[in-house]
Amino acid sequence: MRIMVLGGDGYLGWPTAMHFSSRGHEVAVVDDFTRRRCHLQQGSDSLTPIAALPDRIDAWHDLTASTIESFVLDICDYPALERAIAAFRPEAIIHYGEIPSAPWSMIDRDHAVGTQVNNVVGTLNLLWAMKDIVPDAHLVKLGTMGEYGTPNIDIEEGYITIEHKGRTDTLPFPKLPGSFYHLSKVHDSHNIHFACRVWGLRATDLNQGVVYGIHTPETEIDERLLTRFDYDESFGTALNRFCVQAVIGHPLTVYGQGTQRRAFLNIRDTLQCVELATLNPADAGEMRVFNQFTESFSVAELATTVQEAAHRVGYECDIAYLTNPRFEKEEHHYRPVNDNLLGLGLTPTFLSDDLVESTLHAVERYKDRVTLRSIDPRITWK
Ligand code: NAD
Ligand code: USQ
Repeated sequence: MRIMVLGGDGYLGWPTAMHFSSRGHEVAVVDDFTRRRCHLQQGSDSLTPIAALPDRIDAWHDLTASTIESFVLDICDYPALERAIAAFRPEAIIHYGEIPSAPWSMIDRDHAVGTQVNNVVGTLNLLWAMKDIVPDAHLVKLGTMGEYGTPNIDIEEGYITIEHKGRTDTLPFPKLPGSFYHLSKVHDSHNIHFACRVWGLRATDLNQGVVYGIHTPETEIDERLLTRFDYDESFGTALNRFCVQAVIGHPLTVYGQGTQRRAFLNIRDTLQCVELATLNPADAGEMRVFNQFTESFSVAELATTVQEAAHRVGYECDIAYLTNPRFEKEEHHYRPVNDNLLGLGLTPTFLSDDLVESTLHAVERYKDRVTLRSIDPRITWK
């Protein structure tokens, strides 16, 4: 299959490109290094030393004899996106190419507007380019579980059947997102749904939980193939941050009492889920929604898991319960459904003691690269 990975230089995009390439698909990546620039701006960096995109691609070719094509362009630049899609003619487009951070989007007006313009305009451009050039291609779009927020009812997969005043309909599930970033994903979902209904495009919106993990089988082949792994307050996700904090002896930064629950998955399962969605495309005119996660934890449970694993491998760390910099419910119902991907054959990688310990060992190797300044939260929601 001809697969285009938008955001193919990122944490998830680069391992995805290698994953499909190693399985014999023709792969092209699109990126404009927005993410690398965000880190330059805030003075942080990936824990893992990541190679430049051309060097990664060359290393992949040297090691596997497989080719990954690349297009360096901003998805918001419509003519450039159009040219790339016309040249590659993808059958599937996996769209990771957005700014992925809730705290970043809450820094100030500029960051909120920058996140929403980048994400919403990029996806809208993509929908128009698909309609005009590859209307039969399948869009696999990364959304987020945070689109739903934490309502006091079970979270279904994208849609809910509602009975109202004696009438019944199946409608998009209500959304209560918790940041301007998460809102950008809600806006994307509406635009994609509209394009499917009106133009007959086919799409799968993957509402993904919080991803953790440092390695996939391909990143382990050679250091030049490493993907990024972040621990700063904007771009580092909870478990990844806790692992770095444990190794350098920093108290684990739990926000509030840590009783807020979230859905999680291992980076290897991101690849599995995206592959399942890509190889089983949506019908023309359909926007499917899959909730992409394997298990849920409270933040305090995660911190305790990391603290105990760290103790077993020789690191002692405290848990700090910090004033929550975010505006989020800490006590809430949380029971999201994830039947669709399990139904397609997802075999979950559950968070085990071994997995946390191996992540701690992988982090250890790069601990001299940690800058302490990046760890404590400074961005607040209000
Ligand atoms: P990432 O920042 O590492 O990857 C996104 C890539 O897209 C970056 O390389 C960036 O440079 C590129 N990009 C952004 N805007 C672009 C533009 N206008 N033109 C071209 N390239 C652009 O993020 P990630 O963690 O790999 O996340 C990938 C996707 O998955 C994002 O859409 C994110 O919202 C979603 N997601 C991530 C997680 C997670 O925990 N990492 C969880 C749920 C959903
Ligand atoms: N948290 C802490 N301490 C930390 C970091 C986070 O307690 O040091 C808490 C947060 O308050 C939050 C939870 O952990 O309650 C998750 O925070 P996070 O930073 O790990 O994840 P989040 O901001 O939700 O965003 C991440 C990705 C984003 C993706 C989202 C999936 O950055 O791209 O969309 O996870 S989800 O959360 O399902 O919406």
